[in-house]
Amino acid sequence: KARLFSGVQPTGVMHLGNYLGAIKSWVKLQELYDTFYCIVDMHAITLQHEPKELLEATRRTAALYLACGVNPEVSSIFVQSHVPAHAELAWLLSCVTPIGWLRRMTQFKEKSARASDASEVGTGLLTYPVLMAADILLYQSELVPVGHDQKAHIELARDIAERTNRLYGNRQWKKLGGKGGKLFRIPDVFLPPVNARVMSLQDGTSKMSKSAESDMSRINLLDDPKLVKSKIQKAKSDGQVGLEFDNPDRPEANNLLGIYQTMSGISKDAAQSECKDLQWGEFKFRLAEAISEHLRPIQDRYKIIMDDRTVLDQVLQNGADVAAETAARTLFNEQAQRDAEGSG
Ligand code: AQP
Repeated sequence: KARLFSGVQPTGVMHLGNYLGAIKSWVKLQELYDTFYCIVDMHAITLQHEPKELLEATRRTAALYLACGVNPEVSSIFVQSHVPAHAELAWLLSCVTPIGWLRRMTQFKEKSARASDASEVGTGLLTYPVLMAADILLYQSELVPVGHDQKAHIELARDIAERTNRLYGNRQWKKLGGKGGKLFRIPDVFLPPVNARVMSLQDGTSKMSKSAESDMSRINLLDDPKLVKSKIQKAKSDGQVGLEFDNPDRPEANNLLGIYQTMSGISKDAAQSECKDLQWGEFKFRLAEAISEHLRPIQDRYKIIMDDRTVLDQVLQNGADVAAETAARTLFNEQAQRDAEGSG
């Protein structure tokens, strides 16, 4: 089976954007690929954080993966910092990545601009996409399922892989007596067909995000029905009657209707015809119900998983063992050596 890698940062609680943009695809793709799903804690320290909270958030995130349907029997679920190869490959790749490629990344520009004091911006914020490239390339991943906001970072990982192959692939292989070849497989991005970009409840033009200041801007996967109802009731709407997709003048309608479609498990056409004449009040009532209905089994499973922490520990230990073994094959180029020796 071809391999696949993806991850979520353990900051805050996962929200509907993470779930619809990434985790739902993960659950489907685990049947088709050899899947590595990571809690990327080393990415979460690029901004200021509370170490104790980071540990808790790491467990919460892992438990939510399981509760959402990621199956540890078929997927390797692990914490990034438990597999040192990620940091090791990141250093090697940073030596071949031109600094201009990193400075151009929108996320770096936005996050560094947000810092109150520019001299406080850590180097990690700039080199974060190199660590992300290492995460992906270590597993020779063919596919990386992410939300739209990560597309540019996957494209950068492809560029870094191609440059490293060009600079060192052939030379390294020839030295080993091989016929020449690649060090890294070039990964492709996988975006979900709907909800690749879930927007804030308060502004249909900005992304739903864990780091946004107001909790009212997002639905967290652990929000209870009362909270979901109040967040949806207060969500930004427009003055028009009826919901519709794809009208650039109505970003909130498009966003909330897309969420409604997936949460109720219906087609785009069905969502459109059901909601085209609804008043916002009635639509919001149905939307809040659909979200809570969808989240209830996830929340029930989450409670059970968090109650017996030894199971989660074991899952993360097993995941890290498999990941470390797979990563070592890339880092120490064992496959290349085997090929060069004519034994593999
Ligand atoms: N709004 C979103 N819509 C669709 N997909 C999304 N993802 C995140 N937000 C959305 C996808 O979720 C995965 C994990 O992303 P992350 O850990 O970077 O989550 P975040 O909510 O983006 O976290 P932060 O802390 O708020 O980060 P920033 O400030 O960078 O946005 C990824 O696959 C992502 O695409």
